[in-house]
Amino acid sequence: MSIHYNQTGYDPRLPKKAVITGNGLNCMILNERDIGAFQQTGKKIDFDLSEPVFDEASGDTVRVLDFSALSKPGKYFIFADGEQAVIEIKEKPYHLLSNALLKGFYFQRCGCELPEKYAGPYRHGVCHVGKAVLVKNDGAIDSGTEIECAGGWHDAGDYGRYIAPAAAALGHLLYAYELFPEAFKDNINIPESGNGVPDILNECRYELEWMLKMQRADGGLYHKVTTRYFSGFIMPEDDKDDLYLFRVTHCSTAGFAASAAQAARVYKNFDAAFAAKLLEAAKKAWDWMEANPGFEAFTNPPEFRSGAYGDLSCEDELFWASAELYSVTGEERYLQALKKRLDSVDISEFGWRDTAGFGALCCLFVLKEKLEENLFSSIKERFLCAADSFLALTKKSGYSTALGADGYVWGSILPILNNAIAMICACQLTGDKNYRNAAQSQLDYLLGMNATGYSFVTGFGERAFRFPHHRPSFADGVDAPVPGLVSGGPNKRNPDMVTKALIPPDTPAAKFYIDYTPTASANEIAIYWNSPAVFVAAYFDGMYA
Ligand code: 9MR
Ligand code: ZN
Repeated sequence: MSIHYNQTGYDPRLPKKAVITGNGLNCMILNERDIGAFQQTGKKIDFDLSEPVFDEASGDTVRVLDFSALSKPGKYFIFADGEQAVIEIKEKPYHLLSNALLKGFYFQRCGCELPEKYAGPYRHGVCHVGKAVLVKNDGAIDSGTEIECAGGWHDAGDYGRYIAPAAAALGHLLYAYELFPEAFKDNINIPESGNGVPDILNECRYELEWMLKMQRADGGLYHKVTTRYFSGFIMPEDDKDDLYLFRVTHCSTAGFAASAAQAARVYKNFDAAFAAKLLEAAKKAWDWMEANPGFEAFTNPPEFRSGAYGDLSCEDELFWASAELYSVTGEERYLQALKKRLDSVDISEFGWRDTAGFGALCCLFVLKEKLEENLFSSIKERFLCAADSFLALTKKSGYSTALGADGYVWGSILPILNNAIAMICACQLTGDKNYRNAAQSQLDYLLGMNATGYSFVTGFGERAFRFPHHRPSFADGVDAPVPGLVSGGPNKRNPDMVTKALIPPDTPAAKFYIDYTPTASANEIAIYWNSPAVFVAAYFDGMYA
């Protein structure tokens, strides 16, 4: 396999690239209809094949095939080194993708049945509706604290539900909606479809309602609700182990304050009562943070082994929350809090751990002129400076991937899509298409233009990955995995036991991947990997709407 390309398709108006790992011998692009004409006239389609460049992350020497000049929709064959690939140029190539990535969240719903009507063969029964009892730091059970907290999305390939990842996923989705509302007009066949509210907001509300249940009366948010250990590879309704609630944490409380405040702004036009409830909850969470300054990072109590999400600082969540709360209330205290933290946070990060980028989006696209000019322009300048560094990474990489060779961590798709988001926003701020084109290369990466040659979205692409570390996909008896889910991708930094046993240690970082269900460290799916993909796909889908 030497031709690495976007397996979902290319937009006629956008740049088009593929990466060739062979020598590029007899390289040619032909339209399937031109075969006869080619024999008679020898007429070929123009393209540009670069000189070989060494790509550090993959160890590959690659040539970039640029066929941007080609804009006529159709199927084309790329030939190189005696191999071939079929690519497609078509209108709105990311439309189905964007909808499927969003529908992926419906498939993660917990606490309800997914009937065939909406889930097709991926249906499942009611799951995880029992009450959850609090575990103390030392692992002892506090039987006096037991709550009903059904609902929300399963976090990933496991059935845990965690607040910090939920806040990040909502940040990506709600900003995607706020910035590109025209991309979210379709019904995606979920129970709420057709109720007059865009389905992206219907789906996000399912998570928000659960988060509200995770808030304690004093405003603090429980960190997560999970079983003691990760379950076996069984359907969610068969996971009957007891549910536990874990102590209130600062990062969860501040992350929730941010999400709930942003949601209050977004839902105001659809359901004023729900928006008011969200705002009140957000303020309460903020007040809890102010009343409880002593930070202590979360670690699992002994003998409890679900995901830790042990963030070491919540200054970034507080920065994000202050921006959202200021935008909704206009209260001076939030503006002061925003200014206080601005210099110490990384405003180009959109992850479960580092969230200040969402605060920057609030400043740059929502607050805008509500901020003093100096303040706005300094945020903009810093944000663009970060976007420039992502642009530089993209240029340096043979595959045009916005990630350094040392960046292939657990869930490497997150920094890659994160940087695409930053570049998309930089293009929105400046009109400079270089940012947009570099962001497009990250979407190309997701869809197959990467060193592994896999498309990292289930159901999308000729070589889409098929064996996600995802319990329902394994246990449902359906051959194909649940569609529209995003793999974490290559991870050389901390491989699990299985991956270590199967992949030779000197394998380059960008190839430290295997499409095999047991490999949690490289082939799991997660809500906060789907959500940045929704953002990026929706942007490219909505651009010409
Ligand atoms: O996404 C998380 C990644 O950044 C961490 O390195 C990794 C190991 O701690 O955990 C990832 O999150 C997992 C979580 O702990 C449990 N649910 C599945 C998540 C995705 O693999
Ligand atoms: Zn469940």
